[in-house]
Amino acid sequence: MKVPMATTNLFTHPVFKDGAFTANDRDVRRFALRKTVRNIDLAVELGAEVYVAWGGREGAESGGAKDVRDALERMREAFDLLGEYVVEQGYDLRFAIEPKPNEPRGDILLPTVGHALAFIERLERPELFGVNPEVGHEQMAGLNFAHGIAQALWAEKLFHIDLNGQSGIKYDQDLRFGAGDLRSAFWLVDLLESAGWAGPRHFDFKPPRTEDPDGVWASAAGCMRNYLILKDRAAAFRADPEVRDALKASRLDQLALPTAADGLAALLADESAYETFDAEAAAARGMAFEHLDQLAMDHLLGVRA
Ligand SMILES: [Mn+2]
Repeated sequence: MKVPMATTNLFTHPVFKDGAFTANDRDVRRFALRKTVRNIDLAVELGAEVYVAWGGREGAESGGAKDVRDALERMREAFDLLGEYVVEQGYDLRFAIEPKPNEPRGDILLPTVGHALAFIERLERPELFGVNPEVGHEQMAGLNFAHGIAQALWAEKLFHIDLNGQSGIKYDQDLRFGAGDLRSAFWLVDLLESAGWAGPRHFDFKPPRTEDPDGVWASAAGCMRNYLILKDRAAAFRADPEVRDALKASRLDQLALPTAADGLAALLADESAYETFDAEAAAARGMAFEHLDQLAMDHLLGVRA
């Protein structure tokens, strides 16, 4: 047994009805910080290395009710104080901010991975802060989850991940991983595995109320089973010689090359880059993405070995 992550509930008690770190009431904000500090001590005692912060009540239902610039300043203040506390105590603990666009608030602050990544760069100790993206939360905003994860990896900010399932833009479904958007789940697993991401494959899902205890265990097992199946399928996709040819036909190898390794002056002096460049011919080149994507579908559907 290991405790990889801990968090604070700053959303259930009615005292947090208008938020915790960004509540309009200053005394509520101070209470929220003290509660979090107390829980951080507990998290470290239990061996947690990541502290997740989901600001479920940080938001508003109406425009005049929240000065969002002030609220973001209070959020920054809160995370700077928590970062200061962790450093002062000598704790080996990093924070992972969990974005969500709405529910339970009409609109929540730091609604997407991108918002959170931009916010982190304004903090006093950005190195202590990353993101904990959740599949369903990004999909509730209609976003491509794998793209969000790719940007978090690129920014070296993927500190934790919440895997689950969601069917489109609607209430937070928290389905088991693999349910909902299966194609998105395939590309997510392909990304995490090919990136060699070292963090835990953490499932934040809810077995439906229809299930008895056996069904709850079946739901949990299904999350793990689906991840492992997709990991297997993604590996087969990447190892397939026809896929490698298709990737080359789609010029993924070119994307991996710098655009102007020869420098700005050489780019400006290169007549083939502009003056004699045949834009019509380049426009006529097909990208061959459909063949590549169908190969992925074939692997996902299990009809290619
Ligand atoms: Mn979550």
